[in-house]
Amino acid sequence: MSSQIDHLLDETRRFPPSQEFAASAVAQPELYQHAHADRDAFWGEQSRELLHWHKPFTRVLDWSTPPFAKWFDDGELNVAYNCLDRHVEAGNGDRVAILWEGEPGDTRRITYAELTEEVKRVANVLEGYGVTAGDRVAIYLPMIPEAVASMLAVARLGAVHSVVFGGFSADSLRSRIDDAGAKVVITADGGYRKGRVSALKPAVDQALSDRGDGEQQTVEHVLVVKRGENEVDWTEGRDHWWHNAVPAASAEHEARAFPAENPLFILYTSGTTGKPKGILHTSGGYLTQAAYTHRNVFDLKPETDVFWCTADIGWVTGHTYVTYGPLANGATQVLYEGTPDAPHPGRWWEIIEKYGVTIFYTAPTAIRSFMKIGRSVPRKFDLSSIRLLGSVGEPINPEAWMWYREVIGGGNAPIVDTWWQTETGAIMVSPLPGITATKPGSAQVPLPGITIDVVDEAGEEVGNGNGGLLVITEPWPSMLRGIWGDPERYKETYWDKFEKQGYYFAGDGARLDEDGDLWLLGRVDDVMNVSGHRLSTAEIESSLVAHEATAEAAVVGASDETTGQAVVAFVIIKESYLSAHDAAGLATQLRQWVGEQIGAIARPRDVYIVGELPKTRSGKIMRRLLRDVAEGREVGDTTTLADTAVMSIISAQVK
Ligand code: 6R9
Repeated sequence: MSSQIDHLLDETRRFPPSQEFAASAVAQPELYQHAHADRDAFWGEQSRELLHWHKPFTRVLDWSTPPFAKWFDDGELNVAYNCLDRHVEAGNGDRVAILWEGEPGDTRRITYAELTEEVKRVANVLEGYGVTAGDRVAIYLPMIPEAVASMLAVARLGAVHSVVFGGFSADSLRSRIDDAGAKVVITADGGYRKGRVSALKPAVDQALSDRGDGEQQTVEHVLVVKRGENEVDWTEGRDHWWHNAVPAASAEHEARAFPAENPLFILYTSGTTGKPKGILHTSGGYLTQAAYTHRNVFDLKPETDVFWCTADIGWVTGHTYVTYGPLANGATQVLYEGTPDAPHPGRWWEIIEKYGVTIFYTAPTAIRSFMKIGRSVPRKFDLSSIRLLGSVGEPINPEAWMWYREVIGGGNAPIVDTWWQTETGAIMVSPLPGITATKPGSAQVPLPGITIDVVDEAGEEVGNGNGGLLVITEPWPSMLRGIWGDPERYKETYWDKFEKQGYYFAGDGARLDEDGDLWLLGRVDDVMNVSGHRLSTAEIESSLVAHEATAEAAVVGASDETTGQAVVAFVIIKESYLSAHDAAGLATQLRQWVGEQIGAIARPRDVYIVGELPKTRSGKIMRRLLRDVAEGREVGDTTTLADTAVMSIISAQVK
């Protein structure tokens, strides 16, 4: 019945950890047993072990009014103290927290003692602007150390940050500032991207400008970091230069304790329709799971490792695995301002060599774009320091997984394919590097303490060998606590579908293989139905990418009179292939290839050879737009694309 989806599951390669790795790994197999024996007690132990509680909690989980969870709720802590002061007090003030690399090549090394002092000063500045616990502060900054310091300064005050990705427009910024009712905005004149300065302050000015509808502006102060040295407009009284305000502020600031459920941040993410949702996270549970996953999934040895997560702080991955996880664990990490290919295509590999990065965490879309350029670029650099690789953001095709392992990981670094969401706050499903024998393309198993299942539309377990919908069956510490200002939408979006069972509906399709390992199949709206057969976009994309000609592929289900939906593929061909082969007939060849690999049912009706794919700024392919092209419709809203011109190019290529 579902033999089509089985192509991915025919993947038989297995990579068990080496004995050495297993023996010295942070996470040992008992972790699963402990969590299984008593889940609440397990999370309580993790939290006490990983964090400092000013006032210890006596209760782990309060789930008396689902879906509104409270974790550790009679305890008190300070999130910034946990990420900073306590490391200094423990004698690790001289350890480097941030190895910062600007895109033009300027660098800064910041120790825990220095970062702690900076955060104290910023906290004093914000207090001077009247920021107190519960107030919202918007952060719109490039990837500079001040971004991390700003998040922590807000957290230190018990206030709530809302980081808005620097690539978002003034309109997006305005709607996020308004929705959260932010009192302060922290921004920069500009930052470096692709070899030039990209301005940020003008978007803030525009977002705060009078729109003539009589609505009250909530922002009273704008703190501006000088980074790009670009000219900026200035509003006296409202705007303040960071380099004047911060050094002038006191370096003394006591971290007060706040309740575990004090809100920590809001992060906006797009839903299936309409207005972005402000996902709300709180303090104690979030920080517990951030620290726990960062330590166990990445096998962190804080004294010796150099960690690098390439995500921007504008995304949840940057919140949990740039700011909170690594700093709570006292890690040393690389922070890079720019794009992977500026000023040259080997920039990332050069940074890994330069800083001796040992743990590297990035997204499949980046890996595929490096595959497209070819292995000759990374081969020019010494990547031998790498001992662990991570992947996040979308299903990773087995071919990209193998390339990552061989070319970047030197054929022996374990890969952790980590499934999670803005809503889950931290990693939920992933191999553990010293324990799990990894399978290319599968995120495999829920972490100890996390309970996941795959169910059908009625909420019944599908069992091994079958596909369905991914659900989380029990609350977890870093779960979202709601949608800012919209408790109804929170219930509707995540809990109503499986209300009877009390499951969280993740919106992802998944399949359990015969071993019970999880294979993520993409968002459920990316699952196609062709002649009554369920096909996954991810599976057909993997097959296309496995062809020697293909650099990258996106597949959509376009409505079709006879088959319900038809498979339509958009394929980018490798430059190296084109220079050696005739491209004529390639589309036909690729159709046949998929037919051979997966079965006739999966053979694309159309294969379009294109030069680019439409991606969001976080690198996710916007299949909705490709579906418009495939169905011959006017292309829909492209405002969240990284490059809005891409769709007109693709439309022209398809015609
Ligand atoms: C962390 C992050 C969440 C959605 C999620 C799923 C997809 C993330 C994945 C993955 C397969 C993985 N996703 N990690 N799919 N394998 N390892 O990306 O958060 O931006 O909220 O996206 O991303 O579809 O539902 P977010």
